[in-house]
Amino acid sequence: METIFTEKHRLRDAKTELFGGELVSPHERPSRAEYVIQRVRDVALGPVSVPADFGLDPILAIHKPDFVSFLQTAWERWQDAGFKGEAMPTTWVGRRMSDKRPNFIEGQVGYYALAGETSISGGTWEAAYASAQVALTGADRINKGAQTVFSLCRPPGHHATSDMYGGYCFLNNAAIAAQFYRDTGAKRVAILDVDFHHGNGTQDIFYDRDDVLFVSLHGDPLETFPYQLGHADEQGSGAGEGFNVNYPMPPDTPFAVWRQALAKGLERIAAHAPDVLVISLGVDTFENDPISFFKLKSDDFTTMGADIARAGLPTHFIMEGGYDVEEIGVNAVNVLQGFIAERGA
Ligand code: Q9C
Ligand code: ZN
Repeated sequence: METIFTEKHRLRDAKTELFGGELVSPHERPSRAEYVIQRVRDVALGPVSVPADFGLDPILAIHKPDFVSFLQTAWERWQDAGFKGEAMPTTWVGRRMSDKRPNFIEGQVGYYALAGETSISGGTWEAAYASAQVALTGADRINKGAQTVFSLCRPPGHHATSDMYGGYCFLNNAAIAAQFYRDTGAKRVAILDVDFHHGNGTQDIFYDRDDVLFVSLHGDPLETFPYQLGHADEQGSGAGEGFNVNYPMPPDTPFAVWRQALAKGLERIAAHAPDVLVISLGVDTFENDPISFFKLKSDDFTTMGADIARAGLPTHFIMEGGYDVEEIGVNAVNVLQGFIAERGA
């Protein structure tokens, strides 16, 4: 299996995350990707390639132009305003307030943030752009006949909506790849999100569409981030009715239970008969993850990869979360090795 990776992910290196009322060193840090690429090399998973540049157009097919302009200029404008720390929201678009976009950067940060933990720092846009290109390059490989590919994206993407960032995400890499497949000939796409957190951004982007099926397994949003989306009764709207499928699960869910939801999700995906399967691959379901509450063990990730392989579809793995940094390489690559054991490299 080929891995797409760029060192440009290091440009996303914020100093602060708002966590429990403190500014802490971010959970989503550069060493995450370094552990994963090291493991890819240690097990000789396959070749590692740098991404090509597909430009802004495939990003703008998902994200609103004003949001992209905001991400491109936010750090500079925040500094120009004289603020000394990293850019973080202090205001919100609360219930029954105006949806008008403020002019001043402080108000704009609040306008475009869906959560407050994620600081914008120098290099964030450049890294997010490169991460999207890693996803797009993977999609190009599948289009050219590869059965599977691993886009080692960082920063992650599945919390980002068409016009909001947060949850460590800025551009929705999986959604950008899925739309790229549609725009290059695929009739139907399925996205399976196995990250611990609900993929609220991906759900929101495709909610009224029947061409991109979204299936997500995640911690019950009554108990964990992103809190305001991911319930089982969110099933799509309009033409998209029935094309959004959520499996929220409670604290301490073990793999045996999680795997039953995976089996149901894969059945729904088979019924959709997609041309390609995109996996939002978070490994924060791990039992020792510091911010999550599922109980998957390292070996379970191998089984997960084999289960996904048996769907028999061209499969594009896109890296999302996972914060037990020292184990993230083993856990993520276990999924890929489980896939290869079933289907070949
Ligand atoms: N008490 C991804 O996995 N909130 N994002 C953390 C924990 C933010 C996770 C607070 C979690 C975002 C891509
Ligand atoms: Zn996550």
